[in-house]
Amino acid sequence: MALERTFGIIKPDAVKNGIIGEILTMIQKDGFRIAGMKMRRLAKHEAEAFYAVHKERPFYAGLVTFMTEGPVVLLVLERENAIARWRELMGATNPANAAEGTIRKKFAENIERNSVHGSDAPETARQEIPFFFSSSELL
Ligand code: FUP
Repeated sequence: MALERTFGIIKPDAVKNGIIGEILTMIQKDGFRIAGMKMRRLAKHEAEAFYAVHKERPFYAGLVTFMTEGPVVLLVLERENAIARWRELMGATNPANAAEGTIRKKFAENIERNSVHGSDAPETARQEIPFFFSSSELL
């Protein structure tokens, strides 16, 4: 099977809680290669644009506030079947429903402060990767 790339974020709750390293270890132990990585604090307009698909949802404003409250780690992850495998390693959106051994089960506080993001489909990964990374930043 061909290598695939997906986009991920270590969200402000996880950065604040000092678990960047533990999450990166889980990612690397699961067989992903880190093709791109940088730490940034998102501007409000970036978080709004990134989550524009949720604009009409009641949680949108809170989500934008949360995603801009502190630094995040932006990631491009590569392996076979990367999109599905990263979603699997993250666990369900609501940590209360996340399976044992997943990042959200282990670390997430609640459905909003849920530690990580991952592209949910190939079209999404194709939009999300260049939203944050230029081609020269992908190694
Ligand atoms: P996911 O792809 O698992 O991150 O989940 P969604 O795309 O459905 O939601 C994106 C983000 O919106 C979640 F990570 C957290 C936030 N969210 C809420 O805060 N409340 C909700 O009820 C649903 C999602």
